[in-house]
Amino acid sequence: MNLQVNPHTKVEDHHVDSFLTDVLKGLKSSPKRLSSKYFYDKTGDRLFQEIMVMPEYYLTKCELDIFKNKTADLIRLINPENEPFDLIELGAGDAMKSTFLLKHLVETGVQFTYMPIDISGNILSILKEKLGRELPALEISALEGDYFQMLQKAASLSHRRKVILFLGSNIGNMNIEEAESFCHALNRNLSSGDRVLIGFDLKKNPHTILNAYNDKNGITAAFNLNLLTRINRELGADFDLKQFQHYQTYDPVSGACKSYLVSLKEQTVKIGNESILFEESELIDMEISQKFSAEKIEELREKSDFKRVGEIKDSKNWFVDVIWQV
Ligand code: AVI
Repeated sequence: MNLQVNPHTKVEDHHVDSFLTDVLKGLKSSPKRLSSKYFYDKTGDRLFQEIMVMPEYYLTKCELDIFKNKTADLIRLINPENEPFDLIELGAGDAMKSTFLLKHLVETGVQFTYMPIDISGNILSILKEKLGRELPALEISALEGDYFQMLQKAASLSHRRKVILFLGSNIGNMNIEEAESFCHALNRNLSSGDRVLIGFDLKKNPHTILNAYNDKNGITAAFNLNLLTRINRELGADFDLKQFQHYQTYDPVSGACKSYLVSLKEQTVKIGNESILFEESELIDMEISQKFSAEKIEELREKSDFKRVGEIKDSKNWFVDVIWQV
């Protein structure tokens, strides 16, 4: 592993450098933490696919209900004048939900370009191939890289009105301050008249929420533990997975649904040249999946200077897609 940054360092080495720096910084802080953005290696992607089809994990089904059954309403809110526009999706993945919207838009004959943004070039080429097959008339321009850099690139490529999709309650994986600065930066990277569609998971019966993240088959536990496997493999660490246990919490007052790994004994873990000591029962803070009230969503919109356009909920009122305008 090359940990020196020099002009010949490859992209993957930069990735390893920042992964190592983040992991060591997180595990040396108190409480210990790891970032859930690192959950998604090949195994993590597969486990998340499994999570999305678990009966307990209602989020994907609820947003799919909106995209499948309320497509015309969505289009009225994102493109009321039926004018040419660019549809940009942040973290598009397999675009399972947005494909319903794309199909409908292609059928209406409106002129638009779909611009999925993802950090994974591999995911984007799979997506381009899939959409090319299913929707040959779709104009697609995939952008590989950081969200905000790619938004700037999209603005330089075309001056059409932009609509940004940020689905799946991905915003819930940021704490409130991070979500505020993300929405603020999103606003700053767009132009007057551009719109955003953001998916928020709503507060509901706390049992329903906790069950979605605490499945009996242990898929969510495996999803969390997989990050330790990834650190072992990519950073030369020696986590013993049997000595860590997944623990999930949900606080219905704040709406914070949080996952932790608990150290089952006092132990020392080696990561590269460093040693990290874990006390018995010490926690690693792994992920937040924030749940929102209508008031919290409004507060976020106001703080990030967007104008309210509308919103669509699923038939159970468990999930909302909001549409805001710059
Ligand atoms: C990707 N993200 C919105 C998921 C969530 O619900 O927070 C990730 C996840 N974590 C555990 N289960 C699903």
